[in-house]
Amino acid sequence: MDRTEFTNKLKELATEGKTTAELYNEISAYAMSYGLAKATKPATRNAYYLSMEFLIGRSFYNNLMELGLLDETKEILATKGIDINVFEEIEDAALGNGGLGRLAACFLDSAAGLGLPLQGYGIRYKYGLFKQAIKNGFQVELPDDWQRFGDPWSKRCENGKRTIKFADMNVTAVPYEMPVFGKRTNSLRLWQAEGSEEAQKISEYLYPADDTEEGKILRLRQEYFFSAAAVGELVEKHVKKYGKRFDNFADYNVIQLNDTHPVLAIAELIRILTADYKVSFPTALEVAKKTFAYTNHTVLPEALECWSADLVKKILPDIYALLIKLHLKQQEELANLKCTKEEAVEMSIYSSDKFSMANLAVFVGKSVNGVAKLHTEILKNSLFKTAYKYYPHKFQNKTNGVTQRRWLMLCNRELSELIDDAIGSGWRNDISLLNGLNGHIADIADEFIKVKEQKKEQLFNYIKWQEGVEIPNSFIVYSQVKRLHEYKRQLMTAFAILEIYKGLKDGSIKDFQPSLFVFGAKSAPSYKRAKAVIKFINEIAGKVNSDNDTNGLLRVVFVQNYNVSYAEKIVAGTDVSLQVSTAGLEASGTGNMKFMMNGAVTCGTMDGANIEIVERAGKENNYIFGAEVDEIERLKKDGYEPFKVLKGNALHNYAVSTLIDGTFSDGDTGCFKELYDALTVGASWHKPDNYFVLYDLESCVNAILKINGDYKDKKAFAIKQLKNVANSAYFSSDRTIKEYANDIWKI
Ligand code: 26V
Repeated sequence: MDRTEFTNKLKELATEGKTTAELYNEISAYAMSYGLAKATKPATRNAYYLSMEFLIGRSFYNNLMELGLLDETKEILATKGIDINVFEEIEDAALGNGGLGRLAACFLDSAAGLGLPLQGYGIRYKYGLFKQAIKNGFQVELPDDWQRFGDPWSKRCENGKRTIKFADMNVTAVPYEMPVFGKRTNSLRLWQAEGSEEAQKISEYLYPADDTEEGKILRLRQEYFFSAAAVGELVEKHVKKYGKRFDNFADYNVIQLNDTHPVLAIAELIRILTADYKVSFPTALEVAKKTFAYTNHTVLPEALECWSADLVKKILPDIYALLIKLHLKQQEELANLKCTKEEAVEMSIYSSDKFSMANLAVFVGKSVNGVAKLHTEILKNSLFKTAYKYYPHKFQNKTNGVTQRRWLMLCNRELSELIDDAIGSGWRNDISLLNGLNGHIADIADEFIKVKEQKKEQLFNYIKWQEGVEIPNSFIVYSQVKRLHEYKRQLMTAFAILEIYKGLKDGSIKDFQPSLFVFGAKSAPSYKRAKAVIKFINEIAGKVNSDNDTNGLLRVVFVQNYNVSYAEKIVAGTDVSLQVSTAGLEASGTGNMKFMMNGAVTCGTMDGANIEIVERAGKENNYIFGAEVDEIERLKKDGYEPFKVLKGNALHNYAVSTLIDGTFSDGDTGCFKELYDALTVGASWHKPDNYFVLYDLESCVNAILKINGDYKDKKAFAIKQLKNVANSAYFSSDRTIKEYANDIWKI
């Protein structure tokens, strides 16, 4: 279909009596056939991005924009009395859980936008990340049946079917191809598991509970399933094109392993080459060493995949045998490098009856990267310290980025147009030009204030519609939206709000500018303390919002079902981005970048990419507080006693005590007491206040109050915000992808 045909089809589209879903499917189908008609020359060398998650969000608006059809579609629909926003009813594709999955989606967008051949491989989950409702303040999980309106942006590829073999069953893997439009059309191939009931389960849920043996097996199957399907397809294509030779395999294929989940792909490639093509093990390993690269996304030990050897033996005996072989080969190589016994154990692929996917990836990967400068330093100096000693050439940094097409042009048209007015629209094709905005900041500050107000009003309307909470205009908007985890310290923000509330009540805080705190977060279904924090924030919201003494000054809202589409509205309508993780624990963060691009100042710790954000936008235009990595390390070494912090501080005592003094109800679950205990005596295997919430609380409150004071000079504040916009080009995933392409993929 060409452009004229698309226009005609749309003009002829009969809308009478059709549901939104029907219209959505029809228009999407036209756009698909227009997009697919624009042929892209296949590349000889491709990069492949293997990821357990692709958090795509809504494809409709983004694809129409990428294809240059958005404005026209909007206009034609308007002539038929249809507001293009009605398609917001259609579900997001939430095939991911947080930053790691959203990063994968941004990378695909950027590669296509830049014309670089990067193809994605993942799982086509029947149900994406659960939908979250808040009932009586508690998180409730509902199934996310994202395909129920159809899936017009994918094409089932019947002839790409493959068989994936497990010890106890064969599973059919069927690829669904989603085109990724841009300067070239790339693809995301998502595998669906078919066959017996057992087989189908493999692609049923994203992150099934893995606290039972059954759950662990399912998760292992998922990881092997999509990795094996991807690698199998790549080898088959290679053989078709070049015959049964593999010395040139790495000339045409490079595979990026997104965290530890797809690392079994390494063993699978070696298995196929040795078993099906009779390549020797050492030669097959050499091919793998040239093909794979690994990205680490977290230093939290509990999130680094380790597989019980017994389990692997039971489900994937051939892979088990190969992992042992890889381990022995690794130990041989380490002995040649003259490393000590302890060092060899630390780096080993197999130890204590477990296989470490991270150690395997570091051993075989030709490159290992972290996702922000600080994070990569931590990998080199701590998590993979010994590996860095012996393989320093493998380590490199690739600071994350986000796509400005979705996260600025699409979600904030008003700001984008203001930028166009100031510097022309060239930045839309070459994001580095956005730096030119630095020369125009003072001229557009007044206009920027208006845009921000507009975006806040849109956000408030949406919140009113979704949550039934009304926010008066002119409130400062502070937002903390991200997965719920103790290290991200939503609890610290909650305490800070309570302290401010108290200060407003007793008059010790004066001259306070009305402020709204927006939270959005999903907690892992089995993560009790994270769920307790959700309830706690909702209790605080209930109290603060209904207190007529203060609710003209302070409001709190916890939005339900925070997802990509909600994020698009929140980042545009926020003044202050809360990024308050314990220093050293947030690998990068990418929400911080989305907020920066939309002109929010960062109120945060020196962690992850926050460091690089303030480096570029200026410390004076952001609000940094809290202990830095060195200090946290020192506290861990010398001992940290949260009780001492509490003892001398009446405000902290007030805030923390609300967990146990009956101020709030946890519905008799005991979950608030558990939070209290985690802070004061320790919970699970953790020390008291393992994440230094109380240690940083005072400086957190002060930072929030300082921002509040500075906001009084609206223009000066707008200038700080604009400094962030103008210096955000570096945090475009276009820049990140160019670095991957040049330094790792050589595409
Ligand atoms: C996973 C799990 C699963 C088990 C329970 C604890 C836990 C904690 C963290 C994770 C996260 C795994 C990897 C991940 O999503 N990392 C995020 O990757 C983003 C993209 O690089 C980065 O911006 C975030 O800082 C990082 O947390």
